[in-house]
Amino acid sequence: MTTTLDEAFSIDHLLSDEERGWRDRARAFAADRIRPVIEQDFEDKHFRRELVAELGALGVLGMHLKDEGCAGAGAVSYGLVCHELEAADSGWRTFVSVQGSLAMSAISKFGSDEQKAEWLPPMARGEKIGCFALTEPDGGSDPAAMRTRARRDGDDWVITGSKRWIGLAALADIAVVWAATDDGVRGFLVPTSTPGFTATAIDGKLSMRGSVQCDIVLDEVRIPGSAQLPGARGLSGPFACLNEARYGIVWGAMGAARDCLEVSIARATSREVFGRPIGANQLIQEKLANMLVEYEKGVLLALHLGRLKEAGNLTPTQISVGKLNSVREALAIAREARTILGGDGITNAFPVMRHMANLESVRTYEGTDEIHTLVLGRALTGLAAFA
Ligand code: TGC
Repeated sequence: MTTTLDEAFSIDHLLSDEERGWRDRARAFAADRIRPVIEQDFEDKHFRRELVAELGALGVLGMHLKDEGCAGAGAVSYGLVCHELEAADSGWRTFVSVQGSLAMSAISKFGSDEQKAEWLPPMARGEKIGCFALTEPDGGSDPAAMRTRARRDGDDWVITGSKRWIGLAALADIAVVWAATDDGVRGFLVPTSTPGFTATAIDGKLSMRGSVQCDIVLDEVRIPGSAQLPGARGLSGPFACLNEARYGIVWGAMGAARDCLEVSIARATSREVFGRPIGANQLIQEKLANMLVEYEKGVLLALHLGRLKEAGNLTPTQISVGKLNSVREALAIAREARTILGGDGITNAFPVMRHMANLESVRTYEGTDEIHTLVLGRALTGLAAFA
């Protein structure tokens, strides 16, 4: 099940049978279950919850984790799944990222054996939904400035604060909440039914409309001492999870780019202006060629980072290169695709404006373009511009 773009740089031949299997199953799922409904769901601001269990049955929730109930797949397989889901819609790749790379990954990396046994198998099956509460209303780029606090009260913890832009929080069963304590930042597993926890979907979004992002208020939320993630110490805890999610974006954003390129090629070869297909014009061919070059470079970079990750050698700086490049180039490809589609490109007869709007969110979450640029600047100079 390959496309012209799979074959353009023989990427198919760089994958194992198992990796191609994951890719093909995700591609078929996206074709059968997401693409037929996504334009209407985007229009209606509808998150199709029933697909969560189907994604669980597909095995993609926490698929890269080695824990009980998880598939233990390689980083490239996971990346390919992100690529296929985001080719359909960023919202569904985001769901898989939040569930698997953020919430489940936090439990896997830092949870006790009891926490893992309680949460990971049902989350992998899609029976329970998790969210990852780090970003706050005052801003997301500097988690060190978080105001949410957890204080000890006997054997319990009591958490007070607020979070914003938290994916799926209003639908979630469990929230991984990051809070400042007298001893630095710590992570807590907070069942969303706990008194004092409220999550409200953010309305008015013109991006990721088939997905749900929320405000959370934590008002004296009392949880037992056993709800703390014992292995998480300081901000390196949430950052380790963000690395996982950012890696998925490296692949995912290029999926959205592929979709834009494919519809552009189809349009260029079928739409006739001045008595011939618009694709016969050198200006259109140049646009398509430039889109192809950036797409193939992006996928090859993603594959390289995936192989580094599988070898245990992927660094946060390399992930910043990938996240910055993939989202920036995917957005540029989407904008160029819109011009090839002409006026029709602004309608939902084509997926391009939806991808473009979604990518504006992807550009900002999990570290903005600017933050990743400054991470690279620091790596190159040894000087931190955000200090
Ligand atoms: P600094 O505060 O000095 O460092 C704190 C500790 O964290 C370590 N660290 C990392 N560890 C692993 N991976 C990384 N990528 C790491 N980045 C930092 C650091 O070594 C230190 O460890 P330790 O042991 O010495 O305490 O932070 P910094 O100066 O290194 O980093 C500054 C900066 C700006 C790069 C960082 O704050 C940053 O990445 N900011 C962006 C945060 C971000 O991405 N926020 C968006 C989150 S998305 C979200 O919350 C929504 S979830 C998605 C959804 O729900 O839909």
